[in-house]
Amino acid sequence: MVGGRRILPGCRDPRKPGATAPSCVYLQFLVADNLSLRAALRHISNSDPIMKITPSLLLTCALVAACGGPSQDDGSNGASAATAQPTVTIVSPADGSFQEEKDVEVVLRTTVPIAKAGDMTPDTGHHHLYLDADLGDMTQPIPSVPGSIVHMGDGSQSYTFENVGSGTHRIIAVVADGAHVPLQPPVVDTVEFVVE
Ligand SMILES: [Cu+2]
Repeated sequence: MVGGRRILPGCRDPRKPGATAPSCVYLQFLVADNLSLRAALRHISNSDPIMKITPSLLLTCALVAACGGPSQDDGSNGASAATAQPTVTIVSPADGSFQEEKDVEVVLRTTVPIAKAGDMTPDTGHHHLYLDADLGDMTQPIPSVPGSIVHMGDGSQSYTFENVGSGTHRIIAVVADGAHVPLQPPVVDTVEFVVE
């Protein structure tokens, strides 16, 4: 990496997804010139105005780089994909959308392998939907409330709420295990939409 500006893992400007923080670029430059990380930090903290402006940002970048944090831009790193947190996404209705139909079809997508209710295979689960209902104790089994809290225990990935009233609504999707206890850490997604 001599002379290079290789993007160090974790060196991303949180204010600009995809952009490299200026202080990170500077750190990369110093490291590329074969200064040790500690020497680079000492040098920057003593003399560089960038460090005085964004010390926490630089320190975060330096620590992540030193610890070999997961890369966000290197698609060849299979390990980071394997350890990624499971996610669920409410594909439809889209967040902030307006629905003409009273029957609202909810379409879900998740990285969690779906199993039917009762199947206790580790790291699998089934979908649950909260329509205008708040999440309860996430360590306890999810209750069933007709028209409000729905279990998709058959392993399906879509569900239609019928005759939803006009106005603003919120749907929360939660993936829970075979005993209906939410996975930990929670695998959730939320959208709000308007029925016209
Ligand atoms: Cu359930």
